[in-house]
Amino acid sequence: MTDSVTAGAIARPRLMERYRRFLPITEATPALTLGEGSTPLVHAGRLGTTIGAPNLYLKVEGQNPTGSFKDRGMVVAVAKAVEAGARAVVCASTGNTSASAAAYGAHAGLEVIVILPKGHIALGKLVAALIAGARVVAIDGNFDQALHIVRGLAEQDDHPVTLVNSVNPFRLEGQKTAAFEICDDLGRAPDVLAIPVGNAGNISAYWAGFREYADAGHATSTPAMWGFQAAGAAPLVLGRRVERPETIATAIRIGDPASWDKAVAARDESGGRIEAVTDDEILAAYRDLAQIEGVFCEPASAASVAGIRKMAGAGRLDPDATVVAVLTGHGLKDPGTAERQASGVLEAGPTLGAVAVALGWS
Ligand code: AN7
Repeated sequence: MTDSVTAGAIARPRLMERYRRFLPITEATPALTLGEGSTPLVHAGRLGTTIGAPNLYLKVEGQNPTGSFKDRGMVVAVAKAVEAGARAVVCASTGNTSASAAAYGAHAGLEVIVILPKGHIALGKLVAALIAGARVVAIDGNFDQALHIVRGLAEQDDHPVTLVNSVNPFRLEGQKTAAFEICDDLGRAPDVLAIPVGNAGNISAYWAGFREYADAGHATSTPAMWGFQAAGAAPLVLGRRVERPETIATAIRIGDPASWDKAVAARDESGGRIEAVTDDEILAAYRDLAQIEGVFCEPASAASVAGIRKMAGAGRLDPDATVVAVLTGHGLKDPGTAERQASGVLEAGPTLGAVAVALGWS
C-alpha cells in the first residue's frame, strides 16, 4: 500500500480524505487510494431537451479507476478489511464489483476471490479481474446464487475471508459520497435522482448520503429517488423475487436484491418511485447518450436515462426539475454490446477517390 500523493491526486482529492468526517475512518485505517471519486457532473442539455428534461445532468461514474461506481465503496471496504487484519476478500458479482475488488485487493496486497455467473459477465469486467490476479470461479447459475455461495464462504472458519459485496456496510458508506459530490457541484440537491437498480445497494447509499448531507446543513432539500430496473429483472417493481432474471444489461441481472428493504425505504421516504424499463428502452438511451452527448456508458447505466425519458413522456416529470442521472459504469466494460449497437466500419481502398466514394461524397 502506498501513501504517495501524485499531482493528479491533489487535483482530484482522495475520496476517503475529502469526506473523511462522514466516513468510518480511524487513525488505524490505511490511506488506500487508486484515485476514486470526484467524478464529473455533465450537463446533458441536448439529450435532456429531446426527452423533456432540459435540466438533466449525468454523474459519470465510469471515470472511476476501474470504470464503475463500485470503487467508492470498495476503497473503504478494502481499507477496513486491511485495518481488521484480513488477508483475503471475496465477492459475488455481475462484473463490476469483481473488477473493483480485484484492483483494490491487488493494491492492498490481499488475495481476491470472485464468484460469477458463467457466460453473463461483460468482457471488460472479466479481464480486469483476471489481469489483477483474482481467482475467478464461474458458476452455472445466476448472481443471486453466487451471492448465496459467497455468504457461505465468508462464514468458513478454516479460510478467513472478508465479504466485500454491498452487504458489507463499509461499501455503502463509501458509495454515499457520490451524493455529496452532486450537492457540492450543483450547489444544491437535485429534485430527482435517477439510478439503475440491481442488488439495490447504490440507491440505498445515495439516499443515506443525501439525508446526511442535508442533516449536516450542506443542502436544504433531498431529491426524490427514482430507481429503474430492467423489465426482465424487476423484483422491486413486481414486489416479488424473480427466479430467472434476464436482461441485456447484465450488470443488473439480479432477481433477489440484498438491499431490498433499504431501497423500498429510500423510495418511500424520498417520495420517489422504482419502475421498469425494457431492454429496447435501455439500448435507445445507451445509443443516445453516446451519440447526442458523447458519454459512453454501459447498458445498465443507461437505465437511468431510459427511465427519465419514460417518466417525462408519461407526463410525470416537471420540465423545470433539476435531474441527475447516475451513469454507473463505463461503456468500454461491454465492448460486445457496443459493437452490436453501433454502425459498422466503412471500408475503402487507400485512395482519396475510394474514400470519397465510401463516404458517399461522389
Ligand atoms: C454498472 O458488480 O451488482 O443496485 O456485482 O455494475 O447497487 O447493485 C453491479 C451492479 C448498476 C446496480 N450499474 O447497482 C456487481 C453488481 C452497474 C452495476 C448496478 C451495478 P446496485
